[in-house]
Amino acid sequence: MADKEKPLIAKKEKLPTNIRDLTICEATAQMIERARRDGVETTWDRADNMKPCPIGAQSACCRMCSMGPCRVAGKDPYEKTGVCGATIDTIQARNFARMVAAGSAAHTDHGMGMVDLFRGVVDGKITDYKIKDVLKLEAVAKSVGIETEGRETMDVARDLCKELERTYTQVEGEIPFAKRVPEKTLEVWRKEGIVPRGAMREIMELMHRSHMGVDQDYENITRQISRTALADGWGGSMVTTEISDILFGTPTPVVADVNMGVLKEDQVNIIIHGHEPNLFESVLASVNEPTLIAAAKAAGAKGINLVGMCCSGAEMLSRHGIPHAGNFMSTEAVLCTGAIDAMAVDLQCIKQGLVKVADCYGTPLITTNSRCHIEGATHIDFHEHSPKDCTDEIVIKAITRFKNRKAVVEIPQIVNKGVHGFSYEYINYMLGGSFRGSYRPLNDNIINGRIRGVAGVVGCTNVRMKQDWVHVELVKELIKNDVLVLQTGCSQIALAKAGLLTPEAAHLAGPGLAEVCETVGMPPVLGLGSCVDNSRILIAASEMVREGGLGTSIADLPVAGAAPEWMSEKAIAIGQYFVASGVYTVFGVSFPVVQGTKFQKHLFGGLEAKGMGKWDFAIDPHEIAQKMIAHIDKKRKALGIDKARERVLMDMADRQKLEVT
Ligand code: SF4
Ligand code: MSK
Repeated sequence: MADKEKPLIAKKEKLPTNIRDLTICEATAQMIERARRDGVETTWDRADNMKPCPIGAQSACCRMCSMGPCRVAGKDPYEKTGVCGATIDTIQARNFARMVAAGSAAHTDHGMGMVDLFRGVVDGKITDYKIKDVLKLEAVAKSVGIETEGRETMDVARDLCKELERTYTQVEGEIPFAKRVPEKTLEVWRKEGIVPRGAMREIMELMHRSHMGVDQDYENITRQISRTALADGWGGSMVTTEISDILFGTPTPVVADVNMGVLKEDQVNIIIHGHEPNLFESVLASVNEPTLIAAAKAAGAKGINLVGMCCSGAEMLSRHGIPHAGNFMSTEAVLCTGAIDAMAVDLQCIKQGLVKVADCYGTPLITTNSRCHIEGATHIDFHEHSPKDCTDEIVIKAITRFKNRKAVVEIPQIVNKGVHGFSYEYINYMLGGSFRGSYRPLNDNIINGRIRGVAGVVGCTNVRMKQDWVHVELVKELIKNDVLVLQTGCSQIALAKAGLLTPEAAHLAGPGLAEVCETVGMPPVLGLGSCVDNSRILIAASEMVREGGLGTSIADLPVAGAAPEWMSEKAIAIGQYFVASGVYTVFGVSFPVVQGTKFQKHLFGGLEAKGMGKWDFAIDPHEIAQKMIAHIDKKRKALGIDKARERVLMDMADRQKLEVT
């Protein structure tokens, strides 16, 4: 029988009526106000009219066959089974499996597209993109055992491309980046039989095993869930990040502007929203085309203003300092400025509701990817072989809309400057010095207690939470307690808007972390890019283990992760690959399991007993922070470095006392 505990979901009745209770993003709040004045419907209105199904939220229903759908929710979910006899644990595990399969498929299909692009470049069939970062190419090649000494760049690239293809297509053996996993972590995976073979095989097998009447043992299903998620984190996502760096450059810190104030009333404003950097890179080339700049000027504009949103926006922010207008929950709101002359999207996290909002303000909404059409949007197909055919047309459409702008323009005048573009390679040099790049100083500062631990705070924003608030409060609490925070995706943008991605934010950090930040001149919150760039956090964790002094597996490290406002299936896949890699991971909003069931306990503790990490859940940011800090302290104690921290804090208290007297 399940424990009688409260469900793992936030109370989701009607949304608050005060707009300032829906979001802490002032620009978004202003645009929700405008939408209401203009009678334009947004996600917030739809969420208010859509009470989430409490049975679905707990994953207590099954619709895997037409003898159902079967609901097994109730006071005791073990009292009932589905018509076929499936128990609550089987039902939840299969539902969870399909979320992980979908999330992993999204990342790995994105990665497959990057491999196709890379192959086209090395074969000379695609000429609009080039290998930009040869050092990165060589480093990645070496990491998977490819000889680079004295060889032509293109020969190395060709071998690397073939090797990375195995990440997807291999049917036997271990994926190439398994070579990057710390030995003890890999041992745990081998013992459990969860080292991924190839992403296609793992996703296919997970879909098969979660079909009606196949795998009906929640522990066995969880094994394939982990294997598939690892094929994403150490496979599809990692390949995406590495090839993007090779083709477009590895990010290094860059000062850039975030928030809706980056829009310019007197310029042609183009927003690119989605996940694949190749579209965005090509639009960047188009907006710098002298003929198109001249056309914009002839239409009365002072120039063309290219702006990002969501995750491809976060990548362009990191690589080129391209301004960013906001995260997932602001994509409809930004259209309400009336200032957007074209919004072009590729794939993932594109709300269908954008079509109607764009229509209300006369903005062309352009889909570009053959995998993502939206009814009512204009489709211009993007091809890497002739990318500018598509992206020049996007710019021309934007110029035409500028010339005929009818909507009243109202741009919230809010801009937040911050430092973006940290990669795991850069963390090497930032802390280790330009002559001796190494993770030694980071590890030493963790061992001596100045830095208590490292947290990854990532993921989406969600209409069911006060937008950005949970991210910001959580990160403030973590850095106040000397926890260095790494960020990606929409969470990074939330913190950038709150002004925490600046070296000056060090004054909000605890004394130890502040001292490190001030010495190095870095922010206490480091932005690493988009949601596929969570793989950078995995590599950073591996480097910390390899450097020594913090245990022998990722599970030994004083680190923790959180996605406090998650919404997409990709986030569940990310959470699972962090947990399977050994990281304690806390999610907010809701967790798709029934509290107290065997499957829930397996995710929230059983995996840890096998040498992996574990899931946890909390809604309140301060509670999430306390849970993460408690875990970090538990790991410090196990490593025997808890005493060092006590001494550091005593020293600081003494120093403060001295300063007062
Ligand atoms: Fe019901 Fe079993 Fe069919 Fe699921 S697979 S819908 S539990 S009968
Ligand atoms: S865009 S997956 S809302 S982070 Fe990557 Fe943001 Fe989450 Fe989409």
